[in-house]
Amino acid sequence: NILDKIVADKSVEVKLRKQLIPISQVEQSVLFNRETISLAKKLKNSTTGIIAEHKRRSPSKSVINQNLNVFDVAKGYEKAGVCGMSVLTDAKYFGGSLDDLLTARASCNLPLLRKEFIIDEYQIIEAKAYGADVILLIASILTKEEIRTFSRLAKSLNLEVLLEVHNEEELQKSIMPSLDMLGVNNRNLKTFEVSLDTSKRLSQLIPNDFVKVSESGISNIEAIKELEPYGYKGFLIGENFMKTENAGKSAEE
Ligand code: IGP
Repeated sequence: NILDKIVADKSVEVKLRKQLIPISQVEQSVLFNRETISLAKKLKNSTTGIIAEHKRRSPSKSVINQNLNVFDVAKGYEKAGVCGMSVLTDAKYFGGSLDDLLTARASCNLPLLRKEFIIDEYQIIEAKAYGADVILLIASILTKEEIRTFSRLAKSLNLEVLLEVHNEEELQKSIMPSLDMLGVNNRNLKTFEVSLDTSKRLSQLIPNDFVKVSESGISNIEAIKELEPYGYKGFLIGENFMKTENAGKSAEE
């Protein structure tokens, strides 16, 4: 399955990155000690709860949009009044980069999520150094122990953690106090099947002290209205905005 391939490639990539730029050097970034912006708070106080994503392509859809530049997309999302922005930083499968994250940081004051397959603490240090406020941890590729150490490291850097699950088993192993937001991915990353029912089914198993986020396959207001009664405060939307000519304008609408 594709997830195994992504993780295998990622571990090679991270190993090379570490050799190229040692942690001590990553920590020299002027962004490393900045104050972060809370996404969880914004979601709690919002009536729309949209987290808008920058995503050029994906393994499930291939090309979504290669013409938009991150700078304009970030500005547009901010103008549209979204709660936060998600920036894909994986190059091989999603066409993103850490440079995209940095560019987004330079162009808006939204809380930024580093959307990445995090398998090593080094990537969390990078996230902070390149301007993120939130990291994503994907339960299906991590052990319980990794989720614990990674989320604690993130907290110590004042980064928030969005933990992503897709089924009951992943949820059970993941619930711990060092997480801020729990995301239910409506897309099965192994089969690419999408169903909002996943969010509905898992919502009741998520304790109320976590901000609940529904991710993927949300293509209209009706979907949001459908999910809100299940306690969802955040809605992560990528393709639906990115497939248009003006992602920011689409988010506004
Ligand atoms: C956005 P969509 O269907 O609106 O483009 O989905 C986001 O949820 C999706 O990109 C995503 C993702 C991920 C990508 C959710 N979890 C993990 C990469 C890795």
